[in-house]
Amino acid sequence: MRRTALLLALLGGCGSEDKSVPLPKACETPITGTNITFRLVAETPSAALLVTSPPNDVRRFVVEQNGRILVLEDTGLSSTPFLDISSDSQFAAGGEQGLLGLAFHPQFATNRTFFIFYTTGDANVVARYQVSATDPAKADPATKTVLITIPDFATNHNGGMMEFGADGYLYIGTGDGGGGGDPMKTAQDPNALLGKMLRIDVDKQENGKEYGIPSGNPFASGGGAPEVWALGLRNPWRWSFDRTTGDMWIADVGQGEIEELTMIPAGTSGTLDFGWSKYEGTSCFDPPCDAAGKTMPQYEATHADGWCSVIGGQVYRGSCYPDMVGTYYFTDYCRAQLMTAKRNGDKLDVAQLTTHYLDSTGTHDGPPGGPSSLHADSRGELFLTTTTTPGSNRGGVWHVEAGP
Ligand SMILES: [Ca+2]
Repeated sequence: MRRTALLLALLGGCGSEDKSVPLPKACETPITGTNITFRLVAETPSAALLVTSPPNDVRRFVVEQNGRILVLEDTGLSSTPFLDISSDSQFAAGGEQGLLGLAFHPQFATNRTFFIFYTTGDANVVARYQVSATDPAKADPATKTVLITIPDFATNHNGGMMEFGADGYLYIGTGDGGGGGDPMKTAQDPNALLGKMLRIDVDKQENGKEYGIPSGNPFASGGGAPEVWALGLRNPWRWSFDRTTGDMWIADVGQGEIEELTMIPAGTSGTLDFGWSKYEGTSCFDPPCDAAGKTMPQYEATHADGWCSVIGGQVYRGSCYPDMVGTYYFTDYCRAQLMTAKRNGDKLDVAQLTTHYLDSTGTHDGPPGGPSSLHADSRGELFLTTTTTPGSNRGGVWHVEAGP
């Protein structure tokens, strides 16, 4: 692997102006089996919250809560950050705040554009950046443009996960604002941007805004905020699309009792309402309750079983571990057990796996503290991020590997 990367670097350096990134390498020797091991591949100074990649780009970008994005190549983490907003005057990190999300434009290879989600003292912000025209390893801070500022009233429940759909639109998960029990009743309020899945067209500028509204959004013509795509979420901290089917998988963190996993089949139409805060899971939370028109989770896990914050999750579509293909992997911040879910029609078959963890010395160790995401790179290979690693308070990046 290292030799190949070096060779490519040498070839790219022979007087060529070609800045293109080589296509993701397929696994040279796929490994069968479904016994999972997490292998610690990098440690970050603060909590690691997400690994993601631009389309067809071998680099993995690691989102650090404290405001930095680091690049993980086969040779390890970059010594200088791709982006560092930690000293921006408005930026706030700690607790549930910080740099929470990163999504690369589908045409990133040509337009060098990406988007971040971060918190300030009193708002959640989505901003657009471009990579430096001369250095593909550096974002250009001068290109920053704020797209959306969502006023927020509490430091918790900030959502922050963003992905582009197959429709080319940017989907943005937002929390209900925070406190406890949805005190401002934002999640069911169609005019509030909190407690929602938003959908915007980043390739348009309309109505004085840096983005456009997809005509299929439920309130595009009135009745609510036009950015809203779905209602009734509490804190969809980590969610993702299945890159093959387009199904959306939302892990919505529950209030005091129930963690939720909801799979929305691709092509689902109508105004989706996931129920919060009338419902926590399928249980009435704020009576009176009426289930009509609500999209309920296919899987619920309870705090009585040791769960506290469900952590999504993505369907494996890589090539290294063929027996993982088509399975959704997720976990929980407190329980830290790896779970699998498989789509069975409109239902989910869920199971718990026994897993191993390999620390940086290659020896088995206990599960890391605080899983924060499970997400794929451009090749479809999954990475677990954690807020700490065994024996340290540094963040962890773990490669998910399977074997016989
Ligand atoms: Ca909040």
